[in-house]
Amino acid sequence: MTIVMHDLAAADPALRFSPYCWRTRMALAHKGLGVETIPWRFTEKDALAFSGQGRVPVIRDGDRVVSDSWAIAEYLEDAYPDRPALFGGTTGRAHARFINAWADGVVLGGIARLIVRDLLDVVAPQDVVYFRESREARFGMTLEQVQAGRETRVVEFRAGLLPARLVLGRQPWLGGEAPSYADYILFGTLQWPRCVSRFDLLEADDPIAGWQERMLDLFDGLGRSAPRAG
Ligand SMILES: N[C@@H](CCC(=O)N[C@@H](CS)C(=O)NCC(=O)O)C(=O)O
Repeated sequence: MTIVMHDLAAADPALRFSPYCWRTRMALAHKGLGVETIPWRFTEKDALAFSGQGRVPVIRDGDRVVSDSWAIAEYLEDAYPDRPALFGGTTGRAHARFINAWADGVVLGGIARLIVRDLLDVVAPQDVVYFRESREARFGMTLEQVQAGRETRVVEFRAGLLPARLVLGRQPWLGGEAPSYADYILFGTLQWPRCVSRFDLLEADDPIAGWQERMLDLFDGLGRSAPRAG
């Protein structure tokens, strides 16, 4: 049975840019599970009422509804144990939880401060006011002020990716010899700016950029074929 997934979309319904939804898309592909994605906009809270909350990703698998990308990854791993493993056992799951916390607590915030104004140019018209007001309240300043000076600030952001750089300089994937959910967490996180902005977050000779290229080719180029803004 095909899994249905509510997926954040831009004004262009084909442009899917949520870092969390990208993690889930990659996890579903890793498990070899078919998915039908339903485009969802920030202000369409009613469309998610069935899930009891207002954020994506949300998946419906038969009569099971699961929201939150981490909870979805755990659900897929436990519901489909005969498919390729996302975590590689309880230790791998615990380590992936750390990567998830690092990506959510550090990397996403760093990226937001570099590209959040660019997002305003791609979100659906009905989301523009909501997006500006909710994010400006979060940052305590205008989106233009948040993003100002990014050409110099990006250096500090890149330095903060050192843990991933050190690992990917020594092994092809965060999962070791093969991609695992840890890879999908960081990849999804970076797929967000890649889809909505032309600002270069990574330098071309960064081992993380090389890994990102490999990630983009996985699953018949699922990530590479994704529409991008601009
Ligand atoms: N912890 C959640 C976060 C989900 C989340 O925040 N999704 C964003 C899209 S990237 C969202 O739905 N935001 C709705 C809003 O800002 O109103 C996860 O891992 O899935």
